[in-house]
This record gives sequence, structure tokens and C-alpha cells, in this order.
Amino acid sequence: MDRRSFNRGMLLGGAAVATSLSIGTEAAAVGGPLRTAPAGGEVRHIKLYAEKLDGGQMGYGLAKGKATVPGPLIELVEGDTLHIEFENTMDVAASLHVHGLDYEISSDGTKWTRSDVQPGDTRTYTWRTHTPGRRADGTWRAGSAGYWNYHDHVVGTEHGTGGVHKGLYGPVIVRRKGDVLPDRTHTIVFNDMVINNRVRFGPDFEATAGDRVEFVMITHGDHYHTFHLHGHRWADNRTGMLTGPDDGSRVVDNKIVGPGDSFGFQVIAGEGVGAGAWMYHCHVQSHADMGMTGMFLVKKPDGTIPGYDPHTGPDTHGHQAPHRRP
Ligand SMILES: [Cu+2]
Repeated sequence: MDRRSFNRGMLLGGAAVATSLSIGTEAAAVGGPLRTAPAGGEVRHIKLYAEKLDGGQMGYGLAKGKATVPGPLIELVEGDTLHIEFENTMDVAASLHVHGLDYEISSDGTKWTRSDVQPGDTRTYTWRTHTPGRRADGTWRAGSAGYWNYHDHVVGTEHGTGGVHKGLYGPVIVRRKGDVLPDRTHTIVFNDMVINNRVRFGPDFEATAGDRVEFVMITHGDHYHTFHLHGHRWADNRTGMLTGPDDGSRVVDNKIVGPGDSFGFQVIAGEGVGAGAWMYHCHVQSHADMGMTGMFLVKKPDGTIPGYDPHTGPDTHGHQAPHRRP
């Protein structure tokens, strides 16, 4: 199979439905060879649906009936072009607006530019990406690589305030050739005072010590937050990783974030600290106290987590059910 393919679920179809558009292959065994992003330049096509969900929520999905909050991870390599056939199955107009990538005004996803999509209609949005390089005038042009995000820009107000509030948002990763690929990627979205639109407490994420785990962190809504992860840290740069001993990027475990922001990083689960139920949370104290917190559950190879009882754990964590807010 070609390295650059849709993930197994999407290729096989049927019962297994992809929840992301991935450039990766099967996860490497722990301690296996490092996998890196190939060169870009492919032209790819996907379908994306906007759907109503239970409890008044809305979501994006790669197949009908499969919408999620957050929406599917869309992963590209610099040089790739993505055509997205977007179908609005809802009874209100909606759209798709992306940060960080190259798009013509016809793919802006706003009412102002008439690039919104009426109920039942379909529209193709095109996102392009580019590698870094020198302009003719000698200045340096940044590449598209980064941790970005997409969201609705139409529902509720002409800024998509209602759509974003109800769950129409998702992650985009553009990698650079040679970037290290993770074993898996998780998305954490601080949206107003909740995480991933759950009523109280964010989702828990599981890993085995030694896994290379990537987090994409996005912020929406009306508030500023500080994202904090226990026991792990990252470099405050494009990849979250230092390139070597002379890389002066600041290393942090806490980062100020505001609406529209997105960033990402990779950690080796439990590196130097071992397995455990490592909290992540907003570090604004009142926000944490209101439930803006979740767990990074790092298991030992035998599957156990020292000191963690899901039923009596700190702050009554342990529930896995998605509690969507009304
Ligand atoms: Cu907060």
C-alpha cells in the first residue's frame, strides 16, 4: 500500500469508518523506527458533511451519520492540495473556513463572499499548501506547515458564532517533509468554558508508556485560557520539538491560548516520569474548578495505571461518556 493513503478505515469502508484523513500508516511498534512525513505534492479529494447532532449540537463528519465534535483530523503535507466536497445536511446555512492554509476567496467560507452553503446544498472548497522558500525580492516566505483549525463561519451570526458554539470545528495539521509522525493524535478544544463541547470534564486519552502521542490544542469562544499538561512538556515552536542542543525555543508545560488559536506538540507518554493518570486542564483556577480538565491516562505495558482508580480518582474522573452540553 502506498504510504500516502487514506487510513485503513476509509479504504475498507463498511463498518469501519474513518474519523480522520491521515497521512500515516499503521502505528509503529513502541521503540520501532521513527516514521517521518513524506514529500507533499498530492491532490486529494474528500467529502465532508455538516450534520445536526443530539442535544442541539452540530458536527462535521467524513461520512453521513458520522459527524463528531471535534470534527475529523485533516492531515496534509506541504505541497498537497485538498478538494473538499462539503454537503450541508442541516436546515440552516453553514460553511467551512480554514486557518493557515492557502485558499482563494471563493473558498473563504463566509456569507460575505457568498461561499456559504444553503441547507441541502453542496460546494467544493479547495485548500492548498506550499513549502517554504525565498521570494524573488530575497525575503523568506514561510511554508504552510503548522497546527491549524477549521470551523463554520455562518451559523448563528456572520462569524459563525452559533456554529462554533454548537461544535462545528476541527483540527488541521500540515506537516513538512521529514517531520516526525506520531503514533496517534488527540484533539483538545477549549470552547468557552467546556472542552470538546462536553458539559463537564474533557475527554480522557489513553496511551501506553513510550508511545509518541501528539496533541492538537484549539481554542474557541469568548475566553482566554492557559493549557497545562501534568508531567510532560514541549517546545513552544512549530512542531513542539527541539531540533537539537542549539535550538533556543522555550520549553513549556503551560501556554496562554485565546479564541481562534491552535498549536500542537508531541510527547513520549510517561517519559522520565512513568505511567500514571496525568491531568490536563485549563490553569485559570476558576475554569479548572468548573470542569475544564481531563486525563492523559498513561498505562504500563501490562495495561495498569499506578495509583489510578477510575471510580474514585481525583475530581471524580473516570467517566468516559460524552456529555455534550445542551
Ligand atoms: Cu480557562
